[in-house]
Amino acid sequence: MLDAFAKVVSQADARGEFLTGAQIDALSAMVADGNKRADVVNRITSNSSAIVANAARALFAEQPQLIAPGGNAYTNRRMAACLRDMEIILRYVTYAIFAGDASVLDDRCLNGLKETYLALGTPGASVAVGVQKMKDAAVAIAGDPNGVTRGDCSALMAEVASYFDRAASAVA
Ligand code: PEB
Repeated sequence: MLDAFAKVVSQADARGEFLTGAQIDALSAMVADGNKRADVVNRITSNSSAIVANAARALFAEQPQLIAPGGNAYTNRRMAACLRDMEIILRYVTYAIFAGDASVLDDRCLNGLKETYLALGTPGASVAVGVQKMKDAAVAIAGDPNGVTRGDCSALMAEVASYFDRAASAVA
C-alpha cells in the first residue's frame, strides 16, 4: 500500500535516482492543498450512510429486477450484502483520496473483485452503476462551496471522481 509520497520514493528508488524537481513540486502542491483533501474525506465519511443508501435506492429504481424475486439483491441477506459491498467500496475510495494514491483501493478492494462477482453470479455492471451513483453524490457533497473557504477544487474533484471511475470499471 502506497501513498503519493511513498509511490514517488519507490519509483525513484527503483531507478536509483534522486527525486526530480517536478516530483517535489507536485508533492509540495499536494501538501499546500492538504486541508482540502482532509475536508473532502471528512465530508464523504460523515455522509457515507446517505451516499450508500441513496445510491442503492436509485440503482434499484432503475433496475427493479435486482430486488424482484430471484434478483441479485432479493432477500434481506442479499440486500444486506449489496449495501455492505457499496459501503466497502466507498470506504476504500476515501482511503485512496486521503492517501492521494489508488493502490490501497486496488490492492485491498478491487483486486479479484470482478472474478468474485462472476463466481457469485452478481452482476458487476450493476455494481458499477451503483458506484457511479455514489460518485455523483460524493462529488456533490465534497465539492459543495457552502460552509468552507472558497477555492479551486477542480483538480481534487477530478481525482476524487477518478477513484470511483476506477472502482466502477474494475467490476463492470
Ligand atoms: C465482495 N460480495 C459478496 C461476497 C463477497 C463480496 C466476497 C460473497 C460473500 C458474502 O456474501 O458476504 N467482500 C466484498 C467486497 C470486498 C469483500 C467488495 C472488498 C474488500 O471482502 N447484489 C446486487 C447489486 C450488488 C450486489 C448489483 C450493488 O444485486 C452485491 C450491490 N454482493 C452482492 C450480493 C452478494 C454479494 C456478496 C447480493 C451476495 C451474493 C449471494 O450470496 O447470492
